[in-house]
Amino acid sequence: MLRYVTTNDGKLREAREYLGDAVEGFDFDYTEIQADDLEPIAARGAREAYRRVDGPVVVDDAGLFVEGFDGFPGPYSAFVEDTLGVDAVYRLADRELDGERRASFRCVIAYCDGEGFAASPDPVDRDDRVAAAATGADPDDEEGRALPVKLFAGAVRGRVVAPRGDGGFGYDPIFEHDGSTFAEMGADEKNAVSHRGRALGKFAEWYANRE
Ligand code: ITT
Repeated sequence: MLRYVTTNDGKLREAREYLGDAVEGFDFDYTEIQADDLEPIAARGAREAYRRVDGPVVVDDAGLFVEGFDGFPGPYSAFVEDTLGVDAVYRLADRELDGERRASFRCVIAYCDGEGFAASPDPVDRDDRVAAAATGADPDDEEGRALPVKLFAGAVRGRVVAPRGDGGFGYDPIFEHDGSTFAEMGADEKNAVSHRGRALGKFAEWYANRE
């Protein structure tokens, strides 16, 4: 059984909508390292979660990247949601940014099953400090090799708007794509265009062919 590792019910709902019964939720709060990109955070999380579950896992790291704020809150989106709240992010963008308040949602899905395959290259295997922390060499491996992780990224462009809609979760009410906020869409409608839907699509295609 493939475990979708998250503490966020909204993510799990969307993953199950896409992957169906092939996936089961696993409520585990893996360590999120500090990094500018989602990839090393997701890769590190997948390795930790795999060791906990002792079976195939998927970790999903996501965030809202506001262009006029150089990508803030980005990898810190959960912290900012918990501290300021998403309405405050809208008010800040409204006050500080001229024009369209362009933003993207990004999602990185990291898969690990403890077995070998062609792992994603950069930035997982990058030879720098972030990557070293992200790699988290397998403590059970005498040679200190890292567990292979495969990454799948998805993104969607839109803009930050005043909150609208009751659906979805997190930043959905303040993210407008093609005239509707994500909170005004149903789960299947959101999956058809969203960062997570796109990452899940790439993952599902690869996973279907995995031996
Ligand atoms: P896990 O780490 O346990 O999976 P989390 O909610 O902490 O749950 P992240 O670390 O990936 O997840 O933080 C992502 C933040 O962005 C968090 O505040 C989410 O509510 C928000 N978020 C992620 N995907 C979203 C989406 O599709 N729509 C709206 N907000 C989203």
